[in-house]
Amino acid sequence: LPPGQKIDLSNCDREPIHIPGHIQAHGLLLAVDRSSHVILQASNNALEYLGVPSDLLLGKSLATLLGTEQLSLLQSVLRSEPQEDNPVYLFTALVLGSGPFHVIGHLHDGLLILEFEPKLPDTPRHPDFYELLKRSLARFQAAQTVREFCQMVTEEIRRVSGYDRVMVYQFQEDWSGHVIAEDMAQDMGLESYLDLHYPASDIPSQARALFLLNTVRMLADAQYKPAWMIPERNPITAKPLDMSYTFLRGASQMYTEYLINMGVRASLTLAISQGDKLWGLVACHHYSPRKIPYDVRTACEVLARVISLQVADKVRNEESNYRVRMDEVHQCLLQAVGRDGHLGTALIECQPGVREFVECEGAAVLAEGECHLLGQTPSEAQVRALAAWLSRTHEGELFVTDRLPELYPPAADLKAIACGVMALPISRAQAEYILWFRPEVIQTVKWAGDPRKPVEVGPLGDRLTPRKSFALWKETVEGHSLPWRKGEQEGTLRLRTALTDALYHRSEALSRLNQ
Ligand code: BLA
Repeated sequence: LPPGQKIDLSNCDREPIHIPGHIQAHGLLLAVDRSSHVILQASNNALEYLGVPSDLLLGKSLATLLGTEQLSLLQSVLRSEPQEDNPVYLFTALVLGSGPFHVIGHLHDGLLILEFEPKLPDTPRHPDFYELLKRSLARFQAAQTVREFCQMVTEEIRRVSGYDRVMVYQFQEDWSGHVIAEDMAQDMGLESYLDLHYPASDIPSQARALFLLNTVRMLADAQYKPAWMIPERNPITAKPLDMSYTFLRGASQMYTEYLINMGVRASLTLAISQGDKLWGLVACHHYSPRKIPYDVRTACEVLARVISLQVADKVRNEESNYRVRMDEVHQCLLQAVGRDGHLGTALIECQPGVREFVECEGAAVLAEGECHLLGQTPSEAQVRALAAWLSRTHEGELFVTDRLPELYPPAADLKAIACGVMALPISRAQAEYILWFRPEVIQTVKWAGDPRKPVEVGPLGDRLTPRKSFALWKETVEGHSLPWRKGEQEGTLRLRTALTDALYHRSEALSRLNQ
């Protein structure tokens, strides 16, 4: 950002969160010259972990800290890991007689970056992760739908990680988020966030980009005291340390304050991606500080990668099931039209039929003077008026909108039923149509509903809770239904072509009979 400009709620997509200048306090970080092994930068909490002030470490060789034996072990691990950036677990080590620490390292930008995480005492009931993973994977395979799958994901991740609440956020086309699954502790009186929506700005683009590089992100305590890097800039390159691949990277205040406002103290976030696109996140919350040891994070990372592979599979499965159902209705409708002399009757007698053809709350068939209503629809008079308007004003093979009232003012009062409409003309001249209706849904979100929201936080967990901001948003956003997806429109066009062909052949046959 230009000098003097500060990060606030209006520009937080520009916060350079990969170079925060500090780390979280639950470990120690050193940036080391990768060839000379001279320590160039250190987090300023070495006194706490090693009993030595951080500035005394600067300019020293890593050998002073690790001893020559551990240093050569480190070198051999790094030699066998030719890939840059990829953090590797190196070993458990004593450093200057303190520890033991888990040592995690990676090469980036000419530097060897080392993170030292105090090894937690073994928990008395050490879980067998192979057993945990085995069970999780077996369950995942059985899931049929994306939702069912994500529900299992929340349950399995909670079992493995032990967080109070686990959610799956799915990103929408506009990068807003939707909580599609949730599992939480039952005895804490937590309110559910299931099915709430959040704006794209809640997880800005640079934060989403980092999740593609680093799939597991732990915030051990939202109220941590930052450990600043000294010196602030690399003495050779004069650049701040790029922490994209570190696990201790300091967090943005925008995020820590959000958590504090929800009453949350710690989080763990796992990326779900489809190829090189972020599909969603597994977001875990804990209501007291929480850190999980390296091996549990690794188990979660393995699970996140499996989830990423499987979610693509479930999405494809769901899409193909949808298409199969559309085809089934398509065939049924065609056969009925071939059989039945009366078009309107033919179109509504199939099961599954017009109403089941696409996801909708209601449908209508207007043919040969009759009007059939299926599910939640406007009244017959309103449907007839809409069809008359369509036949007057809209040419083309298909009419599709997710905001009818904007185009057709008489629908202003119909938002709860017919905010979205897809209309397939059978005969435009006769105002014969098949129509599908969708109610208005929430599509765009502004967190807390008010961009001028002060950065000062309210009382813990009350005023700025996600549900309250969602409720505020819900009042202020209106006018869209769910969009008619490309596959739905294509399937409907195929149906139109087939129906008009069938009707043409039928009328040909009829006129031959009458001759
Ligand atoms: C990060 N914001 C995030 C993340 C989540 C959310 C899941 C990623 C978590 C992580 O880095 O571990 C949002 N979390 C939520 C929401 C809920 C939740 C919506 O639990 C609801 C239940 N965030 C804002 C606003 C800004 C913002 C208004 O809400 C900026 C104006 C910024 N969010 C922001 C930034 C990050 C973030 C910068 C990255 C944090 C980091 O990696 O340091």
